Amino acid sequence: MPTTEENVSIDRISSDLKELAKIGRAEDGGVYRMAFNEADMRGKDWLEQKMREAGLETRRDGACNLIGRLPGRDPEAPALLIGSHIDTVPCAGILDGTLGVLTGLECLRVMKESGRQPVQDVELFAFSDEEGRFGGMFGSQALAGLITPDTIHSATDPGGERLEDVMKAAGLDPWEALQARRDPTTIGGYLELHIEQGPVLSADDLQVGVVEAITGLFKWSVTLSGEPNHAGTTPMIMRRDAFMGVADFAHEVPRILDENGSERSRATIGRVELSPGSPNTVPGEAMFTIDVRDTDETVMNELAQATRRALEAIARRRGLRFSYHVDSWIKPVTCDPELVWCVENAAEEEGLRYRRMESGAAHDAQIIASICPVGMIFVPSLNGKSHSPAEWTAWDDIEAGAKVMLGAIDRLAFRS
Ligand code: HGY
Ligand code: MN
Ligand code: MN
Repeated sequence: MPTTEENVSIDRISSDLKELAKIGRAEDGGVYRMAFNEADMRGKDWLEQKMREAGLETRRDGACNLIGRLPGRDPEAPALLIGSHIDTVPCAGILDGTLGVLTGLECLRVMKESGRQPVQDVELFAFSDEEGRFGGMFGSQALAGLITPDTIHSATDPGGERLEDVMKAAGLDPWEALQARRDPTTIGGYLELHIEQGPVLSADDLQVGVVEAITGLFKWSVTLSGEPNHAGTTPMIMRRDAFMGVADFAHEVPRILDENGSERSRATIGRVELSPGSPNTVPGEAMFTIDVRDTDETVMNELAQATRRALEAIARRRGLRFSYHVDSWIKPVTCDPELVWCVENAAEEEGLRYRRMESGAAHDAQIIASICPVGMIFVPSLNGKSHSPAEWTAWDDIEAGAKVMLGAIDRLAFRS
């Protein structure tokens, strides 16, 4: 277990957080490090330098996952992976993903300084495109061997930019992502610290969440096609108005969830684009996104079928055509009981206020769960806010989470 002189420095974590927050921050106070854009790449360069200063061996794999390695005593022992992501949604806060990477960095710095070498390698990851500019979890999917040539060839972002073009513009060969697959026998487990991004911990003034399960999600891009027409001369009953199809669907969402979902189901229409987009033209086409979640994949399937039926009925009623693309389907996962125990026991030993819970947000951990046991540590989100500049976690909660991270690593990587 961590020795007394071995403890995380909240000063170093906060200094790193403030430095990285400057990379990609805009006038509106949000961070814009979307996958593979100039700020995301600059953030990785900054992080790689910090890893090297901490004495870690660094490399980037074919998916541009950045890895900092602390060698263990036994080169044959399967490595412990830790980390998260530093790419962000547009107008993001400064903690989502980033906090997990920087607390992981601090834990490896502390281990390096104490001179205690872990049994197995401990590798710190900053995964590429967790946030889904190109669908979601690109870097962790590449590590798990789930990326195919079709993913690389067909993935586009909401603005229509192609993954292939964006990666090439960043000096990367997108096809190298097919080489990023890691032999699962070389990995013993994966541990990720993340902000909760919801209200559960802060509502009960708890300091740590011991994650037992992570929600699944599916994301669709839906297109409704009708007929553009004059806003003044076209009678209401003669319109094939694509936006009204979106509006009808939005009103169906509560019924779809009530009839087919669970109390953990969530559905969000996050983006709507109309064309031709002029105030005096009936919208001929509407493209919108749907993000649907649940911790039970059977429920996810039922929600997908009900969503499709609702869209078919609306299209018939309004004389529209509808098509959709499944941008991602990410299974829900349960965390490994041993890693859950390590996190819980570390929180217990630190005398912290904690609870076991599920994650309503998706994380790289649920992809990595396809190749090794995973565990997650949550720290509270002030007022449950995230994916916005209002995202925050109190410094002493960050320090508590980092101590739990170090304690869990000690339970996993120092057993002889
Ligand atoms: O969407 C999510 O749940 C995560 O923030 N990528
Ligand atoms: Mn995240
Ligand atoms: Mn996020």
